[in-house]
Amino acid sequence: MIRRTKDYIKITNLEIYAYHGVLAEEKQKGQVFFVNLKLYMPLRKPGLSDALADAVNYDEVCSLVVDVFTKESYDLIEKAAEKTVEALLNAFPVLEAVELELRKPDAPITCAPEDVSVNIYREWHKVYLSIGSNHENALGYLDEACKQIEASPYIRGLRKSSIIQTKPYGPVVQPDFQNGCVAFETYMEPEELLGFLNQIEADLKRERVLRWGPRTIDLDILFYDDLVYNSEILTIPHIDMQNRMFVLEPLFELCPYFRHPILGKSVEQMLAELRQK
Ligand code: A4P
Ligand code: MG
Repeated sequence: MIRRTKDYIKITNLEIYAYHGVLAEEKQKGQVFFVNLKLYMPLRKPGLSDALADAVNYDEVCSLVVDVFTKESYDLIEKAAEKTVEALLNAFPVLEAVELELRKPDAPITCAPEDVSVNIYREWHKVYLSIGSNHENALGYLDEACKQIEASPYIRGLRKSSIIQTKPYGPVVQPDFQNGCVAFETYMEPEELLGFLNQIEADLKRERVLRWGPRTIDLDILFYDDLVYNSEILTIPHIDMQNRMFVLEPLFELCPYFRHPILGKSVEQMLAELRQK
């Protein structure tokens, strides 16, 4: 099970004069905004050590928020909020999640409510992928895919398993595969992540001609935290991972004790059971 901290630092009503809004007047004259933040991080360690190095510096947090908030002007406060949270998560690795409320009390609205605000919550999610290729330049494609994943500003801490050569699984006669797994953290949403991975596959010119057929690159989502998710385009955990040696062997290197949220078995157990079949 994924365990998240309940500790947070709260910053209330940081006042910033900025130029966000759809109307030309809002972009020219500007107006006052208020930012409320909850910075989720474990506070036990700084609570014991009394060391600033174990905490976040509120002054730096506030300066960064003001910086991001005033550097550009956006039509939507949703966009300004998103950019601010992204900057915080990327700048302070100790943060597990950030909740932000952005208030725009003087928004030009005919019925004049007291206040308008957007509220967003973003957290780092732990993701495991299976990566495979049976193109003649398989290792080159796997390497390029990893580089593109790592280059995303929405991803951190990429770890890679060894790459192993495997016999084709499934009914199609085709060359051997090179397979591996990668782990990282992201604040992308599941289908957003799938779209990002599909884009990498498209960039690497994968041709989807034959199901289970030869491919330059295949990027499958195995786990996304302990989420169980089903939609028309995405199933998490990966529906067939427990039957695939080419998935479990490299995954074992990255997270032997991680438990499949439906089967309730660790990667180590699933691998041991598959080896006995
Ligand atoms: N999709 C649903 N869930 C997921 C998920 N968790 N991760 C959808 C990624 N995609 C997911 O996949 C078809 C659609 O599945 C996607 O558009 C997405 O919306 P695809 O990658 O486009 O097509 P495919 O890979 O040809 O089909 P499929 O059924 O996904 O095949 P697999 O399961 O990926 O298997 N043998 C060895 N040794 N090594 C291999 O890597 N790979 C395959 C392909 C067969 N045999 C193999 C290997
Ligand atoms: Mg696939």
